[in-house]
Amino acid sequence: MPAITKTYKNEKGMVLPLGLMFLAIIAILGTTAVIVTTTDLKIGTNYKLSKQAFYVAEAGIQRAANALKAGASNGFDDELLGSDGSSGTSDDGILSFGSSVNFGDGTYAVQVTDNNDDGDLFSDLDNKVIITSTGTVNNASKTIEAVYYYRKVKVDGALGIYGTNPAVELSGGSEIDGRDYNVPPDFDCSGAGCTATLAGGAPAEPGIYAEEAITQVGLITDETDPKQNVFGDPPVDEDGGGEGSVSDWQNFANSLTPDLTVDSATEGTITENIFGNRDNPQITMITDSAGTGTHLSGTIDGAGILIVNGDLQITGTFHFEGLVIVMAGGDLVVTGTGRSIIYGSVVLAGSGASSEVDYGGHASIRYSSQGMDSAADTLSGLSAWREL
Ligand SMILES: [Ca+2]
Ligand SMILES: [Ca+2]
Ligand SMILES: [Ca+2]
Repeated sequence: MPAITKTYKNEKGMVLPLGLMFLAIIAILGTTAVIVTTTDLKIGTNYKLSKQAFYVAEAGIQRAANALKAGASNGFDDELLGSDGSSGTSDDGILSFGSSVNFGDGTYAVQVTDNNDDGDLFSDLDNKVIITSTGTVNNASKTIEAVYYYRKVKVDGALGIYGTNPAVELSGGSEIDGRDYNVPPDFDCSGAGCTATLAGGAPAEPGIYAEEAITQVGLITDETDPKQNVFGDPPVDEDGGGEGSVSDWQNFANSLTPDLTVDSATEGTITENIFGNRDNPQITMITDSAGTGTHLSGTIDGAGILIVNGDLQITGTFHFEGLVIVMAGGDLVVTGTGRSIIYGSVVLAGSGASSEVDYGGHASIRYSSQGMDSAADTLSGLSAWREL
């Protein structure tokens, strides 16, 4: 039997369809690749733009926070009403920098609204408002919302004594002054450079406020005839009935979250600049586990809020802008020739114990609304961010 031999007469023709199929597949793949790449590029560009838009919106939030901080001292009603002072108009909640601002490759539009604390959207009772900022870059836009809060500390005078049997002794060139002082031009001042001018036209606070009659010693002899080293309106107010009480001040101090805590057992004498500065005021808490009080010595600057448990003794040159609260019946004693000046207010919040202030040398307590702004700065800021 002859071997069966399969023969194909013409195999050459198969090359053409195979090649065509192959080309078709390549073409499809190529087209797909182009489509995928283009889509990727589009996604990439959109992603980049929306990210940029987010950052532009964020810049608007920061700009608004700065404007609100600058305008916080008279509350936020004026910001909610806009420059025309009327509600229900197009400038409502538009800040001084306008409704739309060019920034980077885009623009941000910012509006401030109330958090509706009292049913009236044009009256802010809780010092809290909402900033809404929309950043737009080309066709991409992002909207961010944040809460701005501002808390001001109200005091009853340059020096407020809320303990029992308050005693004040002033000697030498020391002063307690309730008139409103500017802070020194230079925060890093020393000696006479730390003296400052009176804020023009600003109303005065009482120099010394006390809930009870002060045991008057030193240069103070009579409430109706205070000596030359106490100033204010009135220089001395012993009638009580002020904004705060011992428990108010203690609760307030205890409610704060300190940025820094130091203890008398390890830091009985503080000689370093650890109390913040005008650009970055802070809340500093000094605890007194040693029961010895705290001693400040050397040249120290600080700003914000200083809470001192137990006694506070100052012998160096202490320049502070803000609020000093001496707790737990502590005494405040300044001795030596250093020119220690507190711009803001000092509160003695002793519970059931007598509180004494003993100021000598050239030391002074000067009420300063600018100094109190540093205290307020530690209680203000942005919170509750969210992307809409
Ligand atoms: Ca305002
Ligand atoms: Ca308006
Ligand atoms: Ca509010």
